[in-house]
Amino acid sequence: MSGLADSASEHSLESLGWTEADEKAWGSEPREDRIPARVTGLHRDHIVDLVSAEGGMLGKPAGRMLQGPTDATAMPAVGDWVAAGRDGTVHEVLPRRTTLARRSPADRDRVQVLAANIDVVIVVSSLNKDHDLERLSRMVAMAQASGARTVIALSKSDLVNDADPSLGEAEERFPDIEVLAFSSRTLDGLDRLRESLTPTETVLLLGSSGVGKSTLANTLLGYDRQVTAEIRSKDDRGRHATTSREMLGLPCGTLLIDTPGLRAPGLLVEEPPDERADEIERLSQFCKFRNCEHRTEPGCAVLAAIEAGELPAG
Ligand SMILES: Nc1nc2c(ncn2[C@@H]2O[C@H](COP(=O)(O)OP(=O)(O)OP(=O)(O)O)[C@@H](O)[C@H]2O)c(=O)[nH]1
Ligand SMILES: [Mg+2]
Repeated sequence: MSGLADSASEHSLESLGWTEADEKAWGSEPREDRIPARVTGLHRDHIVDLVSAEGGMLGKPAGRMLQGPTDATAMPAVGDWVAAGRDGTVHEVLPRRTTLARRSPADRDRVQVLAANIDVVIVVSSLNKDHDLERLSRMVAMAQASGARTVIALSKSDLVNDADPSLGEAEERFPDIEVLAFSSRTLDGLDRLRESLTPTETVLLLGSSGVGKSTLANTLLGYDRQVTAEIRSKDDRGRHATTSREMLGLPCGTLLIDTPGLRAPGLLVEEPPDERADEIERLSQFCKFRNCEHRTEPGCAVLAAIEAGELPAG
């Protein structure tokens, strides 16, 4: 089990993260032909990947949800539980247990829901030139505001002789939060990190581009599913390799959401928006391939925009 919606196999609702609170929200009244389904990915035009006890399917919000002045926060987000018809029509988004949200980088008056019903947010920061305690603390604030448990994972510990000073500094700054260091290269610290992974819980990886979120996801999956990209040598910043949020099923039974590198960790900060990166994130939903790296792939919307002179080349 990896891309949950790819599989036609049946799942128990519990294995998809359904909790007593969701059961309560669903209620006991019969809902015609509607079944509970979880949103595991988003596509353009409001199309969503859904997984229910009966398997994966594509879904779309009912016309009623799309009409009128739509409140973007009420639309399905990755991790949401929805009431869906067997044809994939989404009739209702069930109440969220937790909500990871930020102020939209494109429109700062708008709140964007990044994911819902997350149990644990692992905030990842890499132990190289890009490590920045201030940025980390904004991401931690965002994670904590979501209502999920927060863990700080300092990645790429193989790049430093001694991770203890950075660990100590983070522990001092965030005394109530678990802080650990790990390396996907040497696998040091991974056992400790795996202790945060409980079967049927939903865990989200949050962090700047290039900190190694997708590499960690692949390590936990046991094979290379997520696209990764080398970081820039001058400042160790990433290249926004991951362009969509998607829920993956780990062999241990945890549901893992890999996310695109976060630039403006939201609700609290005033950072200059990176317009080119935002535009790439927006355009990538129109690429032919979900895992498009915007290099040579056919049907790449980003390359097309560069070609057309609508986007500066990187
Ligand atoms: N030395 C070292 N390099 C790592 C480690 N984990 C990841 N990397 C490298 O860091 C680079 C970026 O990794 P990614 O997994 O693509 O980073 P990401 O956080 O998913 O980045 P975005 O998808 O752009 O947000 C790749 O070249 C990885 O091989 C690690 O533990 N040690
Ligand atoms: Mg990635």
